[in-house]
Amino acid sequence: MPMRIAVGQGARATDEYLDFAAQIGASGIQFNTPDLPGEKRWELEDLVALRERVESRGLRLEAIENIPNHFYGDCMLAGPGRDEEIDNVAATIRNIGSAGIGLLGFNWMPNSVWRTGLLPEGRGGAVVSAFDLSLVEERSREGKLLVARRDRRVEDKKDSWSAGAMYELGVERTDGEMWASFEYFMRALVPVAQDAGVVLALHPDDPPVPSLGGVARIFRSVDALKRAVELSPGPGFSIELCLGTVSEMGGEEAVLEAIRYLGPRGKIAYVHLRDVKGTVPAFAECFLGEGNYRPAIVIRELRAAGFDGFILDDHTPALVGDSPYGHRGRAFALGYIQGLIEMMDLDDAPAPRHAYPDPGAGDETRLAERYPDPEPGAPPPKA
Ligand SMILES: [Mn+2]
Repeated sequence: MPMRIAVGQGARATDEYLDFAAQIGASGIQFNTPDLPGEKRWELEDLVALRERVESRGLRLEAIENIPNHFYGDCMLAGPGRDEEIDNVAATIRNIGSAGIGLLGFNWMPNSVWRTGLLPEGRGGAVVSAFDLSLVEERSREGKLLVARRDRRVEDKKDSWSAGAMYELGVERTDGEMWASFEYFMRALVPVAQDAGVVLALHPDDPPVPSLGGVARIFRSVDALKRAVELSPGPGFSIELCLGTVSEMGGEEAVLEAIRYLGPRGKIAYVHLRDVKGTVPAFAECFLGEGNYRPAIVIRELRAAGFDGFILDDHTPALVGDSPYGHRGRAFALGYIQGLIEMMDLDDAPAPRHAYPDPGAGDETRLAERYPDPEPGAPPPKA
């Protein structure tokens, strides 16, 4: 399929969510931690109902991103319930495949996504989320930390940020321990995904810092994403390329490096196209076009690297009067991305849509007559 946008990060297939996608002109929908029954796994009938609901509006269910954290918390932390969780995750993956859904995004962040501020400090006073590692390290500010609670969605808060919810797991994990648990998980479940016709797609760690709350965050560099791909080169595993997070790692250079490595290997499952100003240890989210990278260059690089999947906005600054879901900010971002894709498609077209006269040597005289050089000191010509 051609490069395209999707509306995403919602948890429920409400009329509002599906109408928004149709009105924006998206062909597809993604869900983040969809609100499905089940405390340990998801069942086939619920997944089929979700896909059919999306398709009843003429939309495609592109991907599910994230199972609830408590479905695989012991997998990430190598806890005692790990093997039982793996059996349940395997059943969930098989059900996702049987339901005709081809992509399951996931992450390796047992204590989720953190921010240190959600403040009106973006362009024109737009509310943006920001992160500053030095603030995390001040224990007196614990109550002010914001954590995206993907396991228990908080519908009335933008991007599910919960304040005062420092995600203390009461355990510490090193880089080596997190890599070992990741490899164990991959060995067990990538073959299951492959058999089920599902791609497991890994989101990098956001924020990409060495550790938070005592737990190492291993997917904090482009090299770490390369290592993950080397571990699982087959079709059951890919990267959910959050360019916002990669930009937090190292700006445009890191973003282009990730695309150039992953794209030709077919390892970009889909893209989160958002950006930040600054890189770790401190950054703030921003509108597309004012961050670390130039979105037009990135979209072109994605095309050149062979990416033909869908792109979503991930999260966006809140525009004036925005809704908790961020409809206004998202509409701006998705329109921006659609425009870039359209321009690129036009540039790629084999022949120009209109033939212009060749402004070659023979036209010079005519052009000079039409647009004579002004006399020195003469008033500007009237239109
Ligand atoms: Mn993301």
